[in-house]
Amino acid sequence: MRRVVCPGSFDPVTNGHLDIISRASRLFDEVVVAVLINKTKQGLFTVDERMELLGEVTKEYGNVRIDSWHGLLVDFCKVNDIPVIVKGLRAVSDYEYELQMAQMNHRMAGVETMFMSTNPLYSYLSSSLMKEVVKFGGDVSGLVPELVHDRLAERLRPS
Ligand code: COD
Repeated sequence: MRRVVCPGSFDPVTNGHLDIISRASRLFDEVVVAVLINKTKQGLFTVDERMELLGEVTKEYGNVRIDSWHGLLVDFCKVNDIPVIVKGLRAVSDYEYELQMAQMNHRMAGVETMFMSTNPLYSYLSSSLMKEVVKFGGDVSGLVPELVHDRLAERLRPS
């Protein structure tokens, strides 16, 4: 079975993330979307909430499983027998850090990283930008799934 992991913070999932996950789901037998827990970073959504949103917006793909992990990504890969990490590359600015992580993950555990070029429709999206825009009253429809749009509004603009 060709299994792959799409890791991230997903606080919350955007259409940029979803585009990478859906394309990976067409190339691999199983895609595991892993919410990596960073205890030093206070998220807007809890890990359970992020997982629930991911589960809802990926359920139509049929071969996507949602999980979470605290610690090194390569340890998650070992435990789950996953040889490949899939990442999206938005711009040259992503490249340096992504390359560093890819090389370190390969050195530590022989895990390969595959990069997919971002969909130009979503290349400027990040979870933080979505949160900032909604917080100050901007509109992010079409850039995040509808469910996420509603949850962001509830959380950041409570009436
Ligand atoms: N278009 C395409 N792809 C996108 C977009 C977009 N608009 N936005 C994000 N992505 C992709 C990128 O590949 C990104 O890496 C991934 O989605 C997740 O994005 P985020 O913002 O949710 O998550 P990050 O960047 O905070 O995630 C970083 C990790 C958690 C993956 C990383 O820090 C990690 O692996 N941590 C685990 C600890 C570890 O192993 N550290 C050592 C690494 S060598």
